[in-house]
Amino acid sequence: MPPIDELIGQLDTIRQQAEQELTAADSAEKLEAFRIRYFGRASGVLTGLMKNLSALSPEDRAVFGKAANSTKQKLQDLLDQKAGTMGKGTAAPHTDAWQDITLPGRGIARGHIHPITRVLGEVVSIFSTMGFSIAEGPEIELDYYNFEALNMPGDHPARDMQDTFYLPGGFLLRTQTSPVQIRTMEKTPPPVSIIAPGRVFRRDWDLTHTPMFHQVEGLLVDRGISMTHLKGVLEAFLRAFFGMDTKIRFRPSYFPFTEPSTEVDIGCIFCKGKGCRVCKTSGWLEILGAGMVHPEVLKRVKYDTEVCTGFAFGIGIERLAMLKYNIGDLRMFFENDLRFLRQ
Ligand code: 2NL
Repeated sequence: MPPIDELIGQLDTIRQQAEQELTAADSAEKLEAFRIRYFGRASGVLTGLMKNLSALSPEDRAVFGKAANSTKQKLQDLLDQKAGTMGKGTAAPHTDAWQDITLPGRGIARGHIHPITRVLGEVVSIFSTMGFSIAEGPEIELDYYNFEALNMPGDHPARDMQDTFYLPGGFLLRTQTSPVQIRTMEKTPPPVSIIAPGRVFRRDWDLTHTPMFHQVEGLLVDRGISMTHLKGVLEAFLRAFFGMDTKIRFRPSYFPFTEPSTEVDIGCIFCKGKGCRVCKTSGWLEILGAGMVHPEVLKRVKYDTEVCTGFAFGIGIERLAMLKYNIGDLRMFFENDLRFLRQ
C-alpha cells in the first residue's frame, strides 16, 4: 500500500492532467467524455482513488479524504464553468451540440379578419362617429316585424315563398334588418338614431346572390327631419368610406316603407366615371337605397306623424366589400378558401 505522501502526489498529478484536458475540451461531447473519465461511478479515476480510503489509518484517511474531496470539488467547478461558456447551465449529461440562444424564435401563425367583418366594422364605426347607436335583434322573426309593420301587406310580392325562408309556427328568417328598427321604435319614444348591422336571408343563390348576406340599415326620427338631413348623412358616410373626392348622385326610386325613396350611386371608382365593365359603361355604381320613413310605418309604432318625420337607409355589405377589395365573385366570401382570406 503506497504511503500517504505518494497518494497525495498521485492526486496532484491527476488534477494537473485533468485541468489540461478540460482546457483543451472544445465540444459538449468532449466535456461529457471528461466527466465520465473522472467522475464516472464505475470506473472514474477519482472514484477509483477513493477506494483506497478503507486501507488507510484513521489519521491518514482524514488527510487523504480532505485532499481528494477538494480536488474533486475543484475539477467539478471547472467542468461546470466550462459547460456554462458553451451555452449550457450544467455539466449534466447532454449529447446535443451547443445552441445559439440568440436565434429568433419560430414565427406564430396569424389569423385574419374576414373581409366582410372588416367592412361591417368600418361602416359601423363611421356611423358611430356621427352619433348613431348600434341596435341588434333576432334573425328569426315574425311576419309582423319583417313585413306588416313595414307597410308590406299580405299580397306584397316581397312576401312570396320564392323569396323568403318561412319556418314552421309562423316564423321566418328576416329578409332585412328593418325589424330591429321597428322593435326599437316600439320600445323608445323619438328621437331615435340607430344603425342595425347583421345577417339577413333570402332564397337566392347565383353569381350575384347568396341565401345569407350582411346589411347595415340606419334610421333617424326626430322633429323636422327632412330629405336634406338624409342627403348630408349619406354623403358624409360615402366620402368617409370611399374617399373625399367621391362623386355622389341621388336617383328617385321606390320602396314600400319609404316615401319618397331614392337610390344612391357613386362615380365608378374603377374607371373614374369613364365607363367600364364593373359599372356596365354607365360611369356610376349603385351603393344603397334610402328614403323618408313612410307615415304608415311611423303610425304602426305609435309615433305622432304630426310632430316627427325620419329617414332610413339600407346598405349591402358584400357589395361594399367587393368594390373596396375589387372582388369579382360574391361566392368567394363564403367558400372560406384560406388563400382568399389571407390575401
Ligand atoms: C336597399 C334598401 C332600404 C330602408 C331600407 C327602412 C327601415 C325602416 C323604415 C323604413 Cl324601420 N325604411 N329601411 C329604407 C330604404 C331602403 O334598403 O337597397 N338596401 C340594400
